[in-house]
Amino acid sequence: MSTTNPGTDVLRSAYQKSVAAYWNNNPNDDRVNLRLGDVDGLYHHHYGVGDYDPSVLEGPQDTRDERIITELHRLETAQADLLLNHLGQITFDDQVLDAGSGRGAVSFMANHRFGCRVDGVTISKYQVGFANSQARHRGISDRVSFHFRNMLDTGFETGSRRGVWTDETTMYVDLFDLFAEFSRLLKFGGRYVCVTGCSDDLTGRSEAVRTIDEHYTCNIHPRSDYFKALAANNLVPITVIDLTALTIPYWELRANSSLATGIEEPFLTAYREGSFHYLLIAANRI
Ligand code: GPP
Ligand code: MG
Repeated sequence: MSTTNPGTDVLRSAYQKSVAAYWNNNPNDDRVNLRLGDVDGLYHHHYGVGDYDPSVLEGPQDTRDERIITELHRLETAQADLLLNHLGQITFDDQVLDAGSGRGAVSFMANHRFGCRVDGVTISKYQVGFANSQARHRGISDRVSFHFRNMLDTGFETGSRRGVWTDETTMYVDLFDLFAEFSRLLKFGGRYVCVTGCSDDLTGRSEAVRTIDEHYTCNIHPRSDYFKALAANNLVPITVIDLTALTIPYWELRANSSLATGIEEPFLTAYREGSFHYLLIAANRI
């Protein structure tokens, strides 16, 4: 049964209200994600992995941007595919949760791949509306739905989920609170997959990491916090992949495009100096 009335008290602190305001402002200030999403209708809110095709930088100048946009989008979709590769055996009858679902792209990819029922939660009403209209447009509203709920207290039934993921959303919340909720939601043997950026424990929070936090109104956690919070909540890391080297080409290409937002150099600096890591963690609920 629900632990709360999920429709009320979704935004519980001044900080959560400021995060919601940031994402609700996206229709007015989104230089990159709508252009990339228009390529094929999957609107991502995460970064990319893998090498880019260098030929996109060559060729006619008037179609250069178009080639780069298509390539950046391909790398972002590859990141989501990689995340879903680690979700384990998911069937049509399973229910999964997209925690911090953005405009819904990873939920749609999961449903397309597994046929499973997907719920996405986000504290941005704008994102809920955008993603639900996408689900309607795709004719899958009965299988994929998005809710204005807080991922720290989703209200979904205990033990109802075979899989849960967060794709670059954990930097907005306390990890102990978050993983307690995921542990509650997951069945025994269920899988949690996290893709995140985290700070290096030895260097501490660098200037570049602080700049990224300011840009997105987030609070990047140290790498060690993930493992402490997982262990405290019966979630056992089964796969850990450092994706840092795999994501650098994405940032190099993005820095080279007219869509660059200014955050590219801090990401490249942080990754190259070793103060920041891009990580995939898959954990089993025991
Ligand atoms: C991706 O969103 C970024 C975040 C959700 C927050 C920060 C992530 C870290 C790994 C630190 P986006 O796709 O909306 O960003 P952008 O508009 O820059 O592409
Ligand atoms: Mg983006």
